[in-house]
Amino acid sequence: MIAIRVYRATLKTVSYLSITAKVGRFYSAVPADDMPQIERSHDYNFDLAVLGGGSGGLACAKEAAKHGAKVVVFDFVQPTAQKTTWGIGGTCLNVGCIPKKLMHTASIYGELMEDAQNYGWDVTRNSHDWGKMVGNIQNHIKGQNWKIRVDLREKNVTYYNEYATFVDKHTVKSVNKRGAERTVTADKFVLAMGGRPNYPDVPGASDFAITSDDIFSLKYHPGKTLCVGASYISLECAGFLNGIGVDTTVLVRSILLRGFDSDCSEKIGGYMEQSGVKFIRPGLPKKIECIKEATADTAPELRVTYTHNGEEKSDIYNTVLFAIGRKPLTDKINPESIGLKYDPNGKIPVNEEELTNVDNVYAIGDLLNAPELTPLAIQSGRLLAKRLYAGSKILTDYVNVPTTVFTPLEYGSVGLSEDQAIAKYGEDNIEVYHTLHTPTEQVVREPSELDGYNYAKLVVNIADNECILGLHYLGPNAGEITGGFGLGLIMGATKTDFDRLVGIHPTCSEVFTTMNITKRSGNSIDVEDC
Ligand code: FAD
Ligand code: NA7
Repeated sequence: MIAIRVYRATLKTVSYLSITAKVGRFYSAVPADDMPQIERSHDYNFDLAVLGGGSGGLACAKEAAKHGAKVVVFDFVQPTAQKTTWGIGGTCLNVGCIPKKLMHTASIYGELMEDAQNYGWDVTRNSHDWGKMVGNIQNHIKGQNWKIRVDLREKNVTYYNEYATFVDKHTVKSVNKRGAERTVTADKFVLAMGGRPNYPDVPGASDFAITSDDIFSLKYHPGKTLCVGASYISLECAGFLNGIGVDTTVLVRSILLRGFDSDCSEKIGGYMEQSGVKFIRPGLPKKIECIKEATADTAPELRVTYTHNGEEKSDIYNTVLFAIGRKPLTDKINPESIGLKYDPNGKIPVNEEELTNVDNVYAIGDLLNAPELTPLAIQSGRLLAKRLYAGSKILTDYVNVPTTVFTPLEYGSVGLSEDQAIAKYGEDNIEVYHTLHTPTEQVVREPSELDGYNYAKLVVNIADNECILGLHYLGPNAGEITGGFGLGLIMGATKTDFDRLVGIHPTCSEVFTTMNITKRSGNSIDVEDC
């Protein structure tokens, strides 16, 4: 049903606009006179209740309120096994994209300081102050937590810092950190609880090891670190730790970066190894024992037993970080009480409008079987709210979503990997154009083992006029480059379009406008100087 926008001036008698709650850290929003209101045919406390104040939930709540819906957001962080906790804003702001990118930046500054010497600067890369970096990053995050609360108030969204679980399909019970409870009813619900990192069933793992939920606020220098897992979170953490001078090892069960382009993934591994990261591959953790407890400012000493090529080995580390996948928090909201269907891995099946099997309950963001990315969570939340309260028909497009892996050698990708394209269209229908490239900024570097990793690849469908199926880039500023080319992919760009495009010189992005070597030809892809 399309909601009709009317204005509060015509609804002055609606008494539930101001609800005074008595527990928890909360505020109740009271719409200003000029705020639009929707026409209501229900008596629930709210038009919309959002479970989860992360990227998706906040975007959805604010957009719905903008169109006149009376909205409440519940956000509550259960502490980690190591008792780390954080404020509103969800994974991305507090324990994901933002602190990750900032620590990646810290590591890149180290590399740039070395480069700077080749440009005549008298700088030496001495030591890195972990405490200062963490302090500054956490200050930024706390400032953003505060801004979000102010923003919600200004946008008339009620925020309860409470954990919500369903009672029935129109009712949730919530509890704050002191155990005080409240009951709230709503016409519609949006599930946006995101996920949390997994621990393996390995003795000592949750007692002594940390996850990405802990690393960004770790009080002490991590010391010698073992990152377990080979997906992007593990490799990104290993990359920035090594970049700031931490002795870092990655324990890899099978392949690097499952789901990404395998040529690019292996190049990332090679580059990291040349940069000093050690890899144990294939390997699996077996046991973690504490030899020496952590103090407020020193890391513990942990003995890690693991298998490497089937042989049992052990080593001492100060920090063990598990990045072996994440689990949606679906089973924690009493889903049975509303008959919510979800997959064994916690993902929630939805239709193209993000509606679950329960007719007033929607789900967005990391809860879905879709790329786990902040901009996608935001897009799905915002467009859902527009459909619910502003008469929009626009659906979220889950295809050709660009992404970047912020390893020291950054990797941007959009569309299909070479392997995925071959599996979908057949080897004969796929052409791969590829080349190495040298960022101009790096030409005054001394030759080193780190040369020869900057790479670009276009995967095209021969059977469809050489339409671009996948674009992959290894090199500096991968996010900036891939984000722009992503537009080309959603508009159906072909290889001819990329050839027509005049590059900007001297940049890395121009590499995509001059590609003429196919992988099939086997010709050299060594860098040509301009
Ligand atoms: P979340 O942001 O996880 O928010 C869910 C919120 O709901 C949380 O605050 C949670 O505590 C709360 N909650 C859960 N259950 C309840 C309940 N019952 N009641 C009340 N509150 C509840 N994405 C990118 O696009 N780029 C990146 O570079 C990137 N880097 C990342 C790095 C790391 C280390 C990690 C872990 C993730 C990264 N991501 C990145 C992924 C990105 O953070 C997520 O895709 C995004 O945060 C998902 O948003 P969401 O709204 O679905 O959930
Ligand atoms: P992912 O992407 O789910 O990858 C998990 C990684 O951990 C992967 O390399 C797995 O190896 C490895 N893994 C999984 N279980 C184990 C155990 N028990 N022991 C050792 N290694 C293991 O996880 P991330 O944490 O990086 O990211 C989670 C999501 O967040 C991701 O999908 C993003 O979109 C956002 P495998 O390849 O299966 O052999």
